[in-house]
Amino acid sequence: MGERTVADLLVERLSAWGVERVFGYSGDGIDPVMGALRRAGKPAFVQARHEEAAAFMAVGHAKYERGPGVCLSTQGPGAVHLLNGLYDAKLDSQPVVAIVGQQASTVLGSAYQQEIDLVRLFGDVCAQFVQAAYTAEQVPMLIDRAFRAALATRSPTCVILPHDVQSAPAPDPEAHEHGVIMTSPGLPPARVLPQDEDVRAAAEVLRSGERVAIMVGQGAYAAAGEVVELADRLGAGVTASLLGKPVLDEGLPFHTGVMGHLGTTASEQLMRECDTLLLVGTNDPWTEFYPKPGQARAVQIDIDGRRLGGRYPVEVPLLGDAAETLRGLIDAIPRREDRSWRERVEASVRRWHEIATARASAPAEPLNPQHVVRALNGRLPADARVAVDVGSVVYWYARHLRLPAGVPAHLSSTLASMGCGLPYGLAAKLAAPDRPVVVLSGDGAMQMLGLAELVTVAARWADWADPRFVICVLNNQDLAEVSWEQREMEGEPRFATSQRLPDVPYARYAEILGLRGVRVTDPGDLEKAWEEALAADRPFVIDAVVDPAIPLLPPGRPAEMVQGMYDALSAEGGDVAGRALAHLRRERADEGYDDPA
Ligand SMILES: Cc1ncc(C[n+]2csc(CCOP(=O)(O)OP(=O)(O)O)c2C)c(N)n1
Ligand SMILES: [Mg+2]
Repeated sequence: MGERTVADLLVERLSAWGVERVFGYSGDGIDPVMGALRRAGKPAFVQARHEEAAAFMAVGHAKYERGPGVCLSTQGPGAVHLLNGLYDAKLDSQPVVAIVGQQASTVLGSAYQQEIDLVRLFGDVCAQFVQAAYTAEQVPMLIDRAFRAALATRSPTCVILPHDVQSAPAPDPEAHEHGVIMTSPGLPPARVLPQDEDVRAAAEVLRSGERVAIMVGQGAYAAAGEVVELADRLGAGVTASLLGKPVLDEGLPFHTGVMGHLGTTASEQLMRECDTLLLVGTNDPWTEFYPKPGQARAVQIDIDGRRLGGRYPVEVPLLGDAAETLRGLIDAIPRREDRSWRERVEASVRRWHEIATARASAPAEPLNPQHVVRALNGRLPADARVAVDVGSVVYWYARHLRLPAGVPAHLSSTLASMGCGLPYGLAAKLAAPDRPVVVLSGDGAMQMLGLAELVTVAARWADWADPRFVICVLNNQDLAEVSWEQREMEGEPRFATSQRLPDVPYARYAEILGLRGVRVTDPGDLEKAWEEALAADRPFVIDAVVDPAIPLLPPGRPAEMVQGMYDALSAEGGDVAGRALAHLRRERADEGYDDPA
């Protein structure tokens, strides 16, 4: 082997940034980097089936590990494939660094094969930092800047490496001359705190409220204890954004669960009745489920100043770390003696739990998807990691899954992209092979990326200390979430041609790949299926045949807002729509509505 190249230097720099694993896919555009990875033996290269999945894995890694995720792809088509995963990182504020190959700089501009203007392609998604290297000397500096920008702004960033730059001799690491810059890796997290007078002003707002609601998002992850303490002092109710669901134990009697269209009736009531709102580390977009503007005096805590006041008019914005800022508030707020609001919240939580239990036990054809997810409660191992794909399963996850304290769960929330489930689950597993993983997915999402990434699971599981990797597919042969959106938002009948999905024998497919699987069609077999899957000696697919007729009913909507669903179902006709009408009427009645016939 010849002299050290820029690619060798790049790979070393990744290790210097603490990167243990790079997710990607090969191509001649990135071959010098692949060669350097081979020579160095680290970071490990994880081959996905598709660059989109590799990018999702990098996002998943960032979410489970709370550190930067790295993805690697070739020029042209490989680069284009990364985009969706990078947008997932951007919209959910995750640090991801994409390293992308490019044709040799000597041909750029010639409309060469696979030549795409990559700076322009990534210009929007990696707006915080995207740069192509022209020279060897730039590369360590660009890598350092890309990681630092990704971490400092919690966003995806991108370094584009023409082929000739990758294979150029490594530059002098001690050059000290005009036009060359030496940089260094590393960015330790800092303490960020608001000013004392702002904390005092916020405490005053919260103290003077009589009906305080606290909404937690993913920014409150390290502040669970502080949220509980403050909620106790204020006699407040707590709700969570979708991303904030794993923050607090949902068994707490004053936790109303997730808010929003896919949230609980208790959260809807909390938002509707509160007079004061504290937002902690959340940027949840479901603003029509927030209090009405003007209804509540609001305080918001966020580590990113760009978010403050961005979802609800806020009286006191606090730029700071959630836990420490909350401690400042706790010190300034005495315990409220009047507990009547807290009692009202707790009653609404008990009522929601009754509603949820009843909804999950309603008979369906053949399985009720709510029952499928609920049957996992109490069975999730304490060290499990959960990944959720996008589709109606997010509703059932949000409303019905009880995460044991310390069990993380992640999904593509703000981009809400289908296909994240298996890649996230793989990233979770590869970072902690001794922990069991559970992936919840719809059949559409499984067909979109999941079936391909099941091949990755099959190729890797033999190396895992704990081989348990359970994928539960909610097989309804429907793009059900959108079918319900067609009915609710458009007042249109489901368009079967766009919504119907082919049936795939997911469990048999798993078996062909050397995994295990079972198709469940009888509700009586569900608990056994979960137990078998969580005790299996290898990855396991539960093909749960579920009813597409279970409504995705938003909580607490006045009759006129659900009339579209009734009209659409009546116009639709047929068995499924007939069952759906009955389920809709029953679920509305359990919320106390007597909708016009
Ligand atoms: C990449 C992508 N394409 C399309 C959508 C729009 N969409 C949201 S949910 C959904 C249906 C998902 O179907 P499936 O995985 O079968 O889950 P189900 O809702 O049927 O349970 C679709 C098409 C999306 N969110 N992401
Ligand atoms: Mg489906």
